[in-house]
Amino acid sequence: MNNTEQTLSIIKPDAVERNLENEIKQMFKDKGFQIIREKKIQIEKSEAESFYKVHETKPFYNDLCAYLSSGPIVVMVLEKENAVVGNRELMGATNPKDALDGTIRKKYGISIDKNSVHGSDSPENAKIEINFFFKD
Ligand code: IDP
Ligand code: MG
Repeated sequence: MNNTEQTLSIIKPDAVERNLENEIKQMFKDKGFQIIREKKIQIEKSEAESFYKVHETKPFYNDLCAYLSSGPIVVMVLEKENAVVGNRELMGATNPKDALDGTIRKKYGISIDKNSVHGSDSPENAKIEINFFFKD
């Protein structure tokens, strides 16, 4: 059955800073993702706090929000069959040390906080996150 989905992907500041934008986009394209929307922006800390609100009780919340707003990011809407889970697979584990070969975080992640990419974790959150960055 066809289940074309969209998911939100972010190339985080550590990867943008190292000029990995094109390499990471190519990894998405090689797996059959279409990049439907994209923009390079820098967000305010308050926007990062709103985006990562699910993590507000976590000890790393403040650092996480400071980090996501610390430099330019590339926000993208990716589309493919089962895009949400497919993107999670391509990203790899949250901690690059645990990420499998062939994943973005294995290849480019530096540490659990500087792990190069964000991806929505469910179709419901994908809709919310896409709407957060691309309201129109
Ligand atoms: P995910 O990005 O793989 O979905 P989440 O658990 O949703 O992982 O966490 C969001 C982000 O918070 C992670 O990508 C990572 O940058 C950061 N993070 C998660 N766990 C830790 C931690 O234990 N210490 C520091 N940062 C963390
Ligand atoms: Mg997450």
